[in-house]
Amino acid sequence: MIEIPKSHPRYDSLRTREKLSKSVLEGITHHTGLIAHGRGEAFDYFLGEKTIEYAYESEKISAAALILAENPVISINGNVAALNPKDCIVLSNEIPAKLEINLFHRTDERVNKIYYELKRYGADKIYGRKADANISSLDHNRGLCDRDGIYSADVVLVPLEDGDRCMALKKMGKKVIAIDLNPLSRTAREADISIIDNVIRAIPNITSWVKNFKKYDKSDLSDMVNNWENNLMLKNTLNFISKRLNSMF
Ligand code: PTJ
Repeated sequence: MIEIPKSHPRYDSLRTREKLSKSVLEGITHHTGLIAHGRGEAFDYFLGEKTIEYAYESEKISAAALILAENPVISINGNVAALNPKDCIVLSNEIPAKLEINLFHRTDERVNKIYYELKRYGADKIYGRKADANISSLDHNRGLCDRDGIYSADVVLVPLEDGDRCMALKKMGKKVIAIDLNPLSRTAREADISIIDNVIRAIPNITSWVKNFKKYDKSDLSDMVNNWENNLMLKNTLNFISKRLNSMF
């Protein structure tokens, strides 16, 4: 990684780019993950590169849904494995939820590399290598998953995913929580709960809500989840972005 001076106004953003490009060279992040990241960065600019109130609310409801779930799974792809693997492990222990490597550009080599990366960060059990089941309606490689992981999950948290997978999981009757900076994406529009935030901020925020909600009555959490209006949140987010952009000059 090149040395980026802390004084650089875009220090965090440049460090993140370095992290991802190093991860591409290591064979963890897919090279198209850089393009996906660029799209995410553009939307993060629109949001002001911080968690807006509507995202915070989504993170809160997601935490409630994950606590209520019987078999929750956090899906890990090449971008998340580079950006915040440790935070995903902390969240999975806190809920508790399973971690499963589930890739769009799946190869055994990448799955194994991500597996050992998660191990290096302290993950205990990691699903996704067995690949003994298929997400219905996705073609062979992209659909591969573990029968006792995503296949049998009731709630799946999918950080930055393609819309196809989100829809396929929903068709299987699962509740899908998606983290996607793009409020217009198919993923954001299809998910049950969409978090329009950077995965780097979103995962720790969900973890704090999970900790907070441990003392709550399950029926109160259930009410929160049942009353969630995802489309309203998307509309509010788009209004936030347009107002913010309109007031800039
Ligand atoms: O590792 P693999 O093989 O599973 O591949 C992963 C990628 C991301 C390459 C694959 O799923 C893909 O092509 O995704 P898309 O269709 O480009 O969608 C990625 C979405 O994530 C886009 O809508 C971006 O706006 C969003 N995004 C990118 N970076 C972040 C993000 N959302 C939240 N946090 C980010 N850091």
